[in-house]
Amino acid sequence: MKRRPPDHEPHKIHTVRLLTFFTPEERKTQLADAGFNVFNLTPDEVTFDMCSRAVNAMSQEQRAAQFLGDEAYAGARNFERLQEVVARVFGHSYVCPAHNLYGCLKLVVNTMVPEGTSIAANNPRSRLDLISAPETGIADVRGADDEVFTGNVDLDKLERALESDNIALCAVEAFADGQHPVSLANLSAVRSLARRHGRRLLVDGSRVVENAWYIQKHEPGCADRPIADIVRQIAKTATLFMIDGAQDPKCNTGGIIATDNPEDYEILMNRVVVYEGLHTYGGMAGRTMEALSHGLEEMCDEAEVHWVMHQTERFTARCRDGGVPLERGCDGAYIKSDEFFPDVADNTQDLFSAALYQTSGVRAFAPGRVNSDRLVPVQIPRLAMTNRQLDQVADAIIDLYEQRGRVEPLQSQTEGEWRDEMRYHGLFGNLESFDFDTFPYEIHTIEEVGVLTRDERKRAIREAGYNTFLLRSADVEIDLLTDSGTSAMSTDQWAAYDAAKAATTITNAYQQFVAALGDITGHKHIIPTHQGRAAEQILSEIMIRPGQFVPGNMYFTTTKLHQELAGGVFRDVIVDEAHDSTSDYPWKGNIDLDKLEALRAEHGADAIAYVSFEHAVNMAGGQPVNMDNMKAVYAWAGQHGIPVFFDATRCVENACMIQERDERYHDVRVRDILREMMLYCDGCTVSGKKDFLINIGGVQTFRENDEWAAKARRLLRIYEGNISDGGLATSDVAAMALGVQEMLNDRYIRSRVRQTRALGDMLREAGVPIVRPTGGHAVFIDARRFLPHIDQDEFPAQRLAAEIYVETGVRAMERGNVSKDRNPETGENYRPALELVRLTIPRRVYTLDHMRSVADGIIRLYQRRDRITGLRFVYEPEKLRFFQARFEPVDAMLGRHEG
Ligand code: P71
Repeated sequence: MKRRPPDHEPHKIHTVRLLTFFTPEERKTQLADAGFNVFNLTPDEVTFDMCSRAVNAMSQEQRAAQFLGDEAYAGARNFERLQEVVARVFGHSYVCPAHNLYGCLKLVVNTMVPEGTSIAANNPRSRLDLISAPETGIADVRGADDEVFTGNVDLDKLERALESDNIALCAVEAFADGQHPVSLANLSAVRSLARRHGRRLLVDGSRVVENAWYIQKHEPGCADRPIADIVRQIAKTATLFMIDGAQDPKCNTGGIIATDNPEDYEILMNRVVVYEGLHTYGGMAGRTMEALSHGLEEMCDEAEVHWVMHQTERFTARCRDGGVPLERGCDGAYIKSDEFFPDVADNTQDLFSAALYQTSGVRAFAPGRVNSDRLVPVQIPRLAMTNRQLDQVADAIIDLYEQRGRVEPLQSQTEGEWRDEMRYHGLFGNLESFDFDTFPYEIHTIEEVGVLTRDERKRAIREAGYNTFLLRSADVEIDLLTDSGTSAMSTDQWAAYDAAKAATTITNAYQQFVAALGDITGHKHIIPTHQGRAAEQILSEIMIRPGQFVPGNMYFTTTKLHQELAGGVFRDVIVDEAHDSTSDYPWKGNIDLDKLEALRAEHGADAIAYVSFEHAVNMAGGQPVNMDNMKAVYAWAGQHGIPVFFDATRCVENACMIQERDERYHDVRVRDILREMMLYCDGCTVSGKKDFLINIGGVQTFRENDEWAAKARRLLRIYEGNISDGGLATSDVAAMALGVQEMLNDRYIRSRVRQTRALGDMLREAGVPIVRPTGGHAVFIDARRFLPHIDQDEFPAQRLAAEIYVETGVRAMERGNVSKDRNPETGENYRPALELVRLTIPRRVYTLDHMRSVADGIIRLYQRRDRITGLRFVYEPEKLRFFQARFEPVDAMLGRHEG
């Protein structure tokens, strides 16, 4: 089978861990304090930590498993599960747990390598050497013949060793030293030989998955075999198979030895209590066994394996293309530090590490003994980084390589055997820094997505009545339905979530939220609500007298609904450009002051309840309002005694677009821009589910008016919950208190807005008609121009959203004739000027590769657009019909299923 490299992650991001970036001066100080040994830097002092052990992103299920520890001393349920999984994944009936791989090795050496014997190994630097008694020798039996399977054992050498030396054990590492894979054929030949000589074959499968991928790719006859199959065969070939829990199974520690041999198991079981713990936990917490079990099964997932290996290949190729001397490892690029610094005699590994940190904040550390090796592994933490981040780490290395002549050698200050003991005197060479321009977070937890075939998607959309709201999330591969409540929380938010103590009184979480948002906005009253529409309802009820007008910059469904329920009459006062999808005007969210003044002139100031002023206007395409417009509207309103309320749901995106588009603000931090924006209103409603980086929550603020605040709190008590939570869980308030701080990180918000724009640019460059300019949270496709042959009453945007799903597995949202509804007087559809499909980007969830793949799919669809037909209703609800409506294609009667 010929496989294409995967074009995006086969998962989405569930939780992120925030990264810190340092100035060159900060890095120098930190490096000097660390004695020029990057080992001494804490993770907080490092931007990207290029290491693959125990730092992998876990699945959501694995994280959950860590909370399912049966912390019993004996016979834990977690161990029973581990046994079942080992039997399934490796085909071995017995499992002996250990605290980690060292524990496994020690057990085997202590029980199966008698004094005076030696071990035949395909890795002469095997840790077995260190663990064994001093007189135990390692017979290096690695061959040198095979170009791909460089870890293969030379069978003649092994045979000679078995015949003449006193070999106790044959030890094969799948991927010896991280660089040398073995073939299935070689492994089974080794097993036969060992058996013939009555010896055991011990396989270290800590990198068994990477090795299996090599076999699938290169070993004759294996191309069509699933990774899981190959892994199982490798494990079954071994008499004893062990694995480091913190490698392929993505656990944070743990190890196991699996075997099918009852006598060996008995030996291990009786000795494990001496060094590790009882045979049913072996030095692992119950929760570790549980997470390990999940990891063992997940590590064989075909799509994940191919993604991980694609990243390694890509990263190594980029470094190599940049001229960097390296060996390709199973998990990254292993830099040949001696060739990197050909004029330097000593400590080239630590020199490379120190210089790379100095220029970029990237850490790559070579553990081991002083002067025992020359390679520095730059390993990729599994699933934790994006391709774009990895590209930039590669570029940082290439950058350093280009200025290697300016790197000053290190002088040892200490004598030590191990590299982690070393301290150096160094001089900072005059090196150029490498600046990262990536997401400022790493992936901490991933979430599974739905993967269906095209035929399955066709069936799913038909069953959903061609309405993307009615699709199951499990059937969606990339979910761009909304950016509402879909953000990935950070580890800090999760920690606060877990720690928050609930109460029906004032809580710490509430105080933190009020302090944080009060500081950011300068508003006196901060009132949490369960989400945006709750704030909208309360504000409308307080501020609107029946019959009053509420002018706003384009409507939003829930906002307008609550204004109307309170007896108000919505009036659209947005600038005309907002209704023209082809206009490039940069401030399409602005209010047209003439329209506002005309409304006042006709009806008087008293007839206007307040100005409803939305940031980064959703329905217009996420279009920003500029600072002058906010100022002018507020000044105008002040003259007439009319309050102004922001819908600040996407206020940070708006602030970011001000920073980008208004040169006066290029050098102003987003936080300060937002602070100024917040001067030009009397309060805000906010759906916190967007910019506030939380899954649920909202807020109502008042800048200073105590009376309005008292009224709002009264309604909050009646409709929503406590004044300290608005009906939210205390934990969600705590998460929101952090979200409002994280949202103001300039690197974060810029990467967010740029990611959206990147998707827009890819589509536009291919000629796909989209609303211009691209806004902050979404790309809007103009369905009338995409499908000009479909009449608006056959719902081109609705059909386009359905076709995008069938073509790509991407879920989008119709924002056109279906959403706008019918005119109650005429019964006709409104046929709005903007007939759009919204591709909404959740925050911190998808990568640039996801975006590229979305664009590619839509471009493919665009190329066959003339074969797409319209829809007609088969079920039309009376209110907010877009949520539940069902359709069929207009040509369904002909029995033709196009697309
Ligand atoms: C969006 C949403 C969520 C949504 C709401 C209604 C229909 C379909 C999807 C919600 C907003 C919003 C603005 C500007 C208030 C709300 C309501 N947007 N203002 O875009 O965009 O907030 O959902 O927290 O109640 O998908 P709420």
